[in-house]
Amino acid sequence: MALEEVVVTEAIMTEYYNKFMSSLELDVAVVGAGPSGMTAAWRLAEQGANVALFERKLAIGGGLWGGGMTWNTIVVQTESRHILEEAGIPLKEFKPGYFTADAVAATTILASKAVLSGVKFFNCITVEDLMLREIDGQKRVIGLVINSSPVEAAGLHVDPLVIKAKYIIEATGHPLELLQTLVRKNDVRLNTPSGGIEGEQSMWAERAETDTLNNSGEIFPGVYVTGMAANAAMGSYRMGPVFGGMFLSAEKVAKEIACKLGK
Ligand code: 48F
Repeated sequence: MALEEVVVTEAIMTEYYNKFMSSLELDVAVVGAGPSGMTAAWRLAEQGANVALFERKLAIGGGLWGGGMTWNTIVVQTESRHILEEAGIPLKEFKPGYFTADAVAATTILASKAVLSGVKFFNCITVEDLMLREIDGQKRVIGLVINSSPVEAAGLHVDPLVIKAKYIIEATGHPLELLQTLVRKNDVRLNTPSGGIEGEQSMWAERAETDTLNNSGEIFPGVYVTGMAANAAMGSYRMGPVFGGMFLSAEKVAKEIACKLGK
């Protein structure tokens, strides 16, 4: 077969353009492709929602690849076991109630579940801001302001583009980037005890795991928070390489949004 380089270029441009065009008005835009973002995106896409996931880095997976301190095994508890089993991630019971999974298997299988369910991945795209509107006297986030990550990394002065979404999922992990930007740039109150960002506390795994689930939900009109970002927003603890709360909080947020979308 003759191979024309220009056809390869045309194929990439056409396919990416089509993917981007079908993502201009989303049901759900997920920011951050760590365990919580990928799980929430998968759960929503498999119910038929139009979902895209934006990830700054070239590689998706966030903190899931590295297990604890680069020893690439993760631990989950009984409560979240069903989600990993449903995805097809092999689990081993280490001690009663403590299950381990290979971190590389967990990351790749979760990513393939998401992509095969119809989630449109945009890696190497940084979400640098949010789009706000006042609707019926209330401010609401209606979309994302996105830029190419190499543009950000090089510090180039290049304007971003936007996409609209009925719901945004803030899954940027410990740095809580989206909500930090929302609060810094706008006179708004979050659905937190102080109305602002409470900030993450030190390690207390048991409390952190329960809190992650309780803290996940709609934190501002149009914006749901999940995973470690939920604890950073609400002032709870970190938990290290126990990942059960990440999966469970994503499942909760996906259920709430699916319900609002009438899925
Ligand atoms: O950090 P991350 O894995 O978040 P998570 O899903 O899981 C946390 C755990 O990995 C671990 C933990 C629990 O055991 O404490 O840390 O809550 O994934 C967050 C992803 O968001 C991306 C970032 O590169 C990472 O892959 N991200 C952060 N800010 C942006 C972003 C941004 N502004 N635009 C796009 N992606």
